This record gives sequence, C-alpha cells and structure tokens, in this order.
Amino acid sequence: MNASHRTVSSDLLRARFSQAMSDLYRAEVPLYGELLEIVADCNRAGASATAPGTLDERLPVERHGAIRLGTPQELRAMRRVLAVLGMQPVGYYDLAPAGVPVHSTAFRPVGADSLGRSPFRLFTSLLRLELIADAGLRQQAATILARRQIFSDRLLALVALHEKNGELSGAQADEFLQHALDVFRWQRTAAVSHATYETLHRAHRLIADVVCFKGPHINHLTPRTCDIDAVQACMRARGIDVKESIEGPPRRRHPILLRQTSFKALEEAVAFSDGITGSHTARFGEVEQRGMALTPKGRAFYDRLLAQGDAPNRSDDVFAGFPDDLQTLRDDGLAYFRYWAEGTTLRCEPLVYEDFLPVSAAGIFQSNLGSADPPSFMTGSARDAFELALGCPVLDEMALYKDESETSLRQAQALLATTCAALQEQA
Ligand code: OOG
Ligand code: NI
Repeated sequence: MNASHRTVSSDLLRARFSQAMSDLYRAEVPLYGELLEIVADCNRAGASATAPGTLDERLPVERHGAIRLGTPQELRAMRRVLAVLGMQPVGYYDLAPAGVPVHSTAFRPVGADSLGRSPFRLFTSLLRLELIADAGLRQQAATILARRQIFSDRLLALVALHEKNGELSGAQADEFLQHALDVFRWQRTAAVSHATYETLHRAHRLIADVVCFKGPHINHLTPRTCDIDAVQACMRARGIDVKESIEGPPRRRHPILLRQTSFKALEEAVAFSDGITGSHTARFGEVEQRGMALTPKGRAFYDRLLAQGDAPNRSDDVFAGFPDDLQTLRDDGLAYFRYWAEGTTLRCEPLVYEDFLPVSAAGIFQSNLGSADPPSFMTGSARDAFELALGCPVLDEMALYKDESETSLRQAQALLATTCAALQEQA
C-alpha cells in the first residue's frame, strides 16, 4: 500500500498525543520533569510480582491531564476532537457541593484493549457561570468567553474529515496532532486587561483561570505510580511543596480506587491586553496511584466510611472495616474482577479503577485555588445540562466494569469447557 494512504488508528494517535502532551508539559513546567524522574525511580524500586499494578506494561506511559472549559460549545467541540483520539466521556462529576463552580467528565479510552495500548485520560471541567451570584460579573465573563475560539479552523476541518471517513491518513494525523496540541499550550498573552483579570480573580480564582486566557491550558499532567507514599516522601525530601495529605483511601495491602496528591508547580508570567505584565498561578503537579474498581455495593460502602471520617482531623482508621483480602472482596461483591483460563483452572485478578473520585477532585481543585473550606453552592446536579452541552450522555463507568468482568468470565468459562472436553476425549 502507498504510504500516504496508510491510516492511523485512534489508539496509536492517542499514544502519540499523550507523549507529545508530556513533552510539552515538561518544557512548560520543569517540576513535572523532576516528578517523572522520581516516579520512574519509585516504580522501579517498587516493582514486584506481588505488588498490584507494578508490573503493568502500561504503567510507564500512563498519565492523566486536566482542563477547564468556558462554554457548552467548547465542551461539545472538545468531545469531537477527543473522539478522534478514541476518548469518550465517562462519568459525571458534580463539584458544586464542594464549592467549585464546575461540573466534569473524564474523557478516556474504553475497553481493555484500548486501555492497554494507551490509557490516556483527560479530566474535563465546564465552568458553571450560572453559579456566579453577581449578574454583572456573570455577563462580563460570558461576553469575554463568547469572543474566543480555542480550536483552529484546520483542526475542526480534520475532525469533520475523520467523522466522515472514520480515519485519517498519516499526513492528516500528523497535522491533527500538531493542531490539537496547540489547544492545550500555555499562552502568555491574556485575552483581557490586567484590571479585568483582577476583578475576575477577586470573584473566584477559577473564573479568572478559565475566562482570562485564550485557551484551556493543560492544568496538570499526572503520572501513575505503584507507590504514592514513596513518591510523596521522595518529593518532600527534595523540598517540593507537596500537599499535606494524600487524597482517597489509605494505604492498604490491596489498593482500591484512586489515591492522589498534588504540589504547587509554578507562577507564570502573563502579558495582559493593556500592556501590563503580571502573573498567574494555576498549573500544578500531581501524582496518582490506581487500585481496584469497586462495584456499586463496594463504592457505597467506601463512601459511607468516607463520610464517617469527614471530621476535621479525619483518621484513616474508619477504613479499617473495609476488607483487604481478595477472597472477601470478591465473595462479598465489593470489587470487580477480570477472569481468564490457565490450563484447567479459572484465574482472576481485580480490574483497575480507570476513573476519578469527586471528593478527591474537589480537594485537588482547592489545593491550588487556595481555599481550604469554601462554601458549597446550594444547587441540584446539572447533569442534564452537561449532557446537552456535550451532545450525548456520558457513559456509565459501573456498566463498563461490569461488562468487562462478565465478558472475561464468559470467555474463560467457554475456554475451560473446550479444554476439559478435549482432555476427556484424550482419556
Ligand atoms: C481538575 C481536578 C481533578 C483529579 O485528578 O481528580 C483532577 C482540575 O483541577 O482542573 O484532575
Ligand atoms: Ni488530576
């Protein structure tokens, strides 16, 4: 086949995009490069057949990013752009109860094969201007946002081409990646004057971060480690300003869900539209450790314990009641497992949690917004409005885990049946 006619799969495109994002962020935020070195060291030191996740082939290339969008139109177009990379919106996260005026989804690949090839995720938040009490400010922010175009015409043309043909040629893929990457770059020139920035910043730092800039700069990029306690200790030893506590469940023999911690990364110079030079602090560093995916029953149990420990000086002891052996976790239907046949034996291991946690996400937001206990927005969930903006419903993460687990069990059982029948015939 002629090289120019060869097409590029979404999985490959996503793997290249994820690497390009990492290179970009490393150049923009030097501390991210240092974090990558620490994580690589800790992952090497902690690798063993008994420590969950440490031998995952995908571990060294696994990372998630986060962005914040300003309008429903931006969210919808972002969905179309990320679909080219094989990333779909999974889950709905309402952060208003935690005092952050956004709601979010996680764009990520779906299915074991795609996740195995390149598990890149993007936690994507949409600003909820309607939660801003001051009508004048709300209007001002909406006017500024209505003026901006965060995607190039060429990028949107390539997206449309992909939607029509279901694929991109090699040359088109290169061009797509270049234009897509540009969307997430830090842009030193702000969209507003210094005075406008100050006004919005006083109202809410997050609003300033979303509204005052020309694009949704990548806000953090997070490598995955198999030992977050080791990474945290190592960062401290190097004098990095890391958050006091790790978000999510405590350290366990068999990790569940997601543990994360973040650190202050940098203050960036900004050229405002009126010629004044100033600075903005929004971008930071984060590291994650992934554990097993819990069933709705397991998750409800976890959330109950989390609520119990919600006191100011929360203790990890409340989680002691959550079983920490695989047999009980499976027998009690608390976690999801993947099955396979080995000879005549049925084997299983926990499924990795591929998503995020709203309470932790709120903690991550707040750690870099600088407000410890902001008042929550008294409002109902706006999931319908979010999905309307997105242009489709978000996928249900629990349904994905359940399907993954049940499909693997069916296949393993079928293979076992064939093996046993063959053995009987031989006998
Ligand atoms: C997103 C915060 C949430 C996570 O890992 O939970 C997040 C943001 O700060 O924009 O990335
Ligand atoms: Ni994050």
